[in-house]
Amino acid sequence: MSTISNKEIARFLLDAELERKDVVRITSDKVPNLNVEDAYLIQEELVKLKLKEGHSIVGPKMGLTSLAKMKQMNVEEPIYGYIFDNMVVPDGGTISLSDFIHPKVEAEVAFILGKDIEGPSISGAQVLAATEYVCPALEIIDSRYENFNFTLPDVIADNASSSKVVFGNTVRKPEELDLELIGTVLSINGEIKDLGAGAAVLGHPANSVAMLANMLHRKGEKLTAGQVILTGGITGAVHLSYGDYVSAKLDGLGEVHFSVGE
Ligand code: 0L1
Ligand code: MG
Repeated sequence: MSTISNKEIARFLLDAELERKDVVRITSDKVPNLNVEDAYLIQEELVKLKLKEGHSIVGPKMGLTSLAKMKQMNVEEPIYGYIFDNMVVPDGGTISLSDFIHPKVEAEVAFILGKDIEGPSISGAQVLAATEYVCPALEIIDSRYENFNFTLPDVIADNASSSKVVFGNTVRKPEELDLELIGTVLSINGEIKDLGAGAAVLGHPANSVAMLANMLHRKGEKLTAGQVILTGGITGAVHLSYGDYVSAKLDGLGEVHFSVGE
């Protein structure tokens, strides 16, 4: 039987993040029988620690939203985590490779809510009606686990590998775009690394927000006006290296970019 508390595990994962040191997945030794529900309790402790350190939540993020990733992890439902204010990098800014363990980047659409959304049974159409704006985003994920080697509960406890995010400066009303078809190209140093359409995210990025609202409802929580929500990768996640210039172009939403320094 495990004697380590959720708070201690959260502290262990947060220390790995702060020290930029990868660790063995927690299900290999600390909590071998960890299930999804308990993993979210560890994530809650991690969120509390970050709030205690003075950071504030920008909004939740959805992860593992592509069919390929869900198949790879053998799951039928995506996962969520939280983005904090200290994770936001300005558009066109530079990140330092030394602040990460093994960062990867993926292109996403972010939703900025104009109204609260409370599950259950929320649909994509209801999400679109409650959304003020959408904008392009580049999410930088950085699992705290060695070689991104984790099970589903491990990655949930680790705040869904959240690390940094760059939001683009172009905002549009969702009705001005066809988010199902929104073409997205992710390039590094001018070379296309991956591409996709909005439908790669659960058929439509709004479905991702709807699913999130319904998942949060199970815990008695809701999405609130003003939150900025990352809906999940339209492209796959690509490893970053020193000197990279990363850009994503999303049809009708313009470009978002950043550079990788030392
Ligand atoms: O944002 C994401 O889809 C990443 C979720 C966690 C899985 C990973 O680290 O690859
Ligand atoms: Mg993501």
